[in-house]
Amino acid sequence: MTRYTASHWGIYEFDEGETPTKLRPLRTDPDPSMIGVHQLDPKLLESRIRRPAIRKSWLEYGPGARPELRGREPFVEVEWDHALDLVAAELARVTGEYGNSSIFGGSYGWASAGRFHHAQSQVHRFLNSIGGYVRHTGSYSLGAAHVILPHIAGTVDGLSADHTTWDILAEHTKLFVTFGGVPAKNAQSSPGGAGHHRVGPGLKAMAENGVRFINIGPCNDNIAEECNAEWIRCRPNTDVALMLAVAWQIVSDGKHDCAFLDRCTVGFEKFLPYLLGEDDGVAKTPAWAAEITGVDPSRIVSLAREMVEARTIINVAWSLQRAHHGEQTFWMAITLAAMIGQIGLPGGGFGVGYGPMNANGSPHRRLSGPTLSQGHNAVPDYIPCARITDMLLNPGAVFMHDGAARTYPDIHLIYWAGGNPYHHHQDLNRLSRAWQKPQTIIVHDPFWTASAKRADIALPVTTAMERDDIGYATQEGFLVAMRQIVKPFCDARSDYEIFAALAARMGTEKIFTEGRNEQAWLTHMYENMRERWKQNGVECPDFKTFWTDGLVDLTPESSSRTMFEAFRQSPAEHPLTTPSGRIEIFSETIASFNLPDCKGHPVWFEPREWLGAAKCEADELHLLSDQPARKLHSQLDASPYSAAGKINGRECVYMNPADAAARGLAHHDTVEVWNGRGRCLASVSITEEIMQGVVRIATGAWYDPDETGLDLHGNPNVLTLDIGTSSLAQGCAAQTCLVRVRKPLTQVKAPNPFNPPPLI
Ligand SMILES: Nc1nc2c(c(=O)[nH]1)N[C@H]1C(S)=C(S)[C@@H](COP(=O)(O)OP(=O)(O)OC[C@H]3O[C@@H](n4cnc5c(=O)[nH]c(N)nc54)[C@H](O)[C@@H]3O)O[C@H]1N2
Ligand SMILES: Nc1nc2c(c(=O)[nH]1)N[C@H]1C(S)=C(S)[C@@H](COP(=O)(O)OP(=O)(O)OC[C@H]3O[C@@H](n4cnc5c(=O)[nH]c(N)nc54)[C@H](O)[C@@H]3O)O[C@H]1N2
Ligand SMILES: [Mo]
Repeated sequence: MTRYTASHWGIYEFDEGETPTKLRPLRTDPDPSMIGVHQLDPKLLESRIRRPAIRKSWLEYGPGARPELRGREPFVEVEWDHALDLVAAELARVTGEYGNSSIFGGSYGWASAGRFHHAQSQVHRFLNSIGGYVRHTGSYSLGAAHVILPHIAGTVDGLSADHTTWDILAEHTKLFVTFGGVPAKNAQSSPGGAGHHRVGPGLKAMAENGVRFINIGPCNDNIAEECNAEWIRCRPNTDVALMLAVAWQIVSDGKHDCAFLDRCTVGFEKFLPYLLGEDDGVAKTPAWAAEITGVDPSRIVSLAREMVEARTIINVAWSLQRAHHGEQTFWMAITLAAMIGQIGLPGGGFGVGYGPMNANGSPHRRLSGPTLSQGHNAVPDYIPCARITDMLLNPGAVFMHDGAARTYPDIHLIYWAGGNPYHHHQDLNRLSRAWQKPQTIIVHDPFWTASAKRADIALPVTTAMERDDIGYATQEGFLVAMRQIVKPFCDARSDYEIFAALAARMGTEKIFTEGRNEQAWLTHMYENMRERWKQNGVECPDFKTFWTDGLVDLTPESSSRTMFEAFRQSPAEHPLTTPSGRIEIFSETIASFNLPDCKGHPVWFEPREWLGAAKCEADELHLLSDQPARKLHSQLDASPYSAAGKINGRECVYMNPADAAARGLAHHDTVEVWNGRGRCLASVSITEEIMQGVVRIATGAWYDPDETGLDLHGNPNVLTLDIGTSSLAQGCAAQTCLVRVRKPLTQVKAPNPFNPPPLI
């Protein structure tokens, strides 16, 4: 009998009763991801946490003991009851002594698919049941966008759901101009579970219909070959200057769509003096931008003319806003699209992310799936998620966020379930200094990740393969009965079982469990959703039928869509959710914040580190740290599939032949990539697909520092810059980073990232 499971990479099938179980892609998926096929690989078991484990000094001397030894001393394995007693007592002590605002429970991370065993929902629900915790807002993905977009065009979720569908692009678009490609490697995933993979087929259909593609940026291997894209090499973090120059040229040609600007936007007249240089004396001409971006000024002129003449859509990868002043890239892209005046027309306008995830451009309806209620958080404090190190190092300090001044709380306990800060955060050496501040750090994870190794208490959790759940992601088109495939590994328990046992010790069991076990929760969440969907005209089978059949296909609910179509037809009747109801080229709200690094309209700001900086020396290179093709962040890095993408067991650093030659480096050489923040080893991969002056290391290699702090495995986050995008959004700015590359100074050691820590 065919059964199913859902993962971030897609839906997979297996045969019930077959041993060992083999996963295969959903048979109707036109372009399945191979990542998820490897979820059951035995190699992964080597780095599983077997039993609850307590850091030796913490167990012997109590909370706060020798925090500098986190990650450097053995763990003592204990029985569950012992571990749970310790955790419950410590939570009671910390909340009693310092209050709940001393617990950081933001717990950022992707965890795994499945609506009930969603680690973040579980940890938040549990911490709320005991009085609350300091939360985080936004995401690493879209830190700048989450704050700027609602001011200028709409919420991230609303805009994502409204993206023009691929079929409309294939039919109507003539010119697709993308900043940062449309990387099919990224569209393998969707948080909560991709359904049918449609980015590859979507691009193919466009190419077959004769759409012309222009790819602007430092890399050229981020768009399918069949698109035959023209590559315009542009220095990293300078896209805004290029967009401004295109806009200047359009105005100078008298081709901006005044009627559209009048009807559907506000503030163009306040932006125009900046564009023309009337307020700062610098006209944003193609010659001006050429100096900054490295793009030939005559190509900027012709690009501007091509864009106004054809049905054109402008697309921006999310990475462009994961950089210093990342707010400006989305703002300027939307401003440029507004000036061209095709927003709301089929195949025209803009996309803030065709490529980053599978869902954008999906024809499926936006329906909220089964959810586990998180309860009420009594603690008002929060941080923008990427400001964790700042918070730990500066309790009581004031920071700005979306126009308001806030204070960093004083954190004594960190609780993390479903994320890996030693994967995702920037400047890991700085994080390591901050990580010594709390008295206690508790991590739930199936694996001995770098974060679990740096905890005081590491609790072993089941994987999605080891439990029953419901798979659903909005606009992915399927509800999936996720059947348990294998029994829990060693002593692993689900996050739910762990929190239920803790709640029992802390007297909040009734609030946390509401008297339900796993099956009761699945039924409850499903039936609750079924009732809501029914009211929206969507019929689903009852839970029992769903559980037996395995899949509900929501394709009949899907339809084609053009972003902002109704708004364009009648901005008064269908206003946007911005303060003015229109696209805000000038935002009175943002201007009223009086920020030095985010003004009332899009502006080119120099990033802290970039190739054009006065301080940038000849041997410095711009480091991009993009998403890995063969895994999701740090997940499944130990699988043979991920290993096959490495050279000599290390992540690759992609480099232009001229840069390699200048350093005497050959293909597959081991090198040290370094700057004032950190050092890592990587294997050189020489390619013409990356422009001179730029190198790239994908994220996700498990952090593996030696005693001198040199990461042996190729983790770019030892190098990246840990500053906010600006005082508006305080997002992650990982793509703003200069490095140097040299031959290793000492004999290189083999990485050993997947070994568990010493256990007693
Ligand atoms: N330099 C640089 N850094 C970046 C980025 C970049 O572009 N450049 N990108 C950033 C972005 S966009 C993101 S989203 C982040 C991603 O960062 P994370 O989301 O933190 O990375 P993951 O590796 O997905 O971590 C998920 C963890 O959850 C664990 N897990 C899986 N299932 C369960 C479960 O059921 N329960 C529990 N308790 N744990 C589970 C996994 O084993 C894994 O350790 O990285 C960010 N970091
Ligand atoms: N396989 C896989 N897929 C994933 C993920 C994963 O870990 N693995 N992570 C998922 C997550 S959480 C997210 S948020 C999305 C992220 O999606 P994105 O942020 O869009 O992805 P990236 O791969 O970081 O960057 C996309 C491209 O932007 C280019 N780029 C970088 N900086 C610049 C710049 O300054 N200018 C220009 N023009 N181009 C630039 C890079 O060359 C890269 O090819 O991906 C998702 N998809
Ligand atoms: Mo992300």
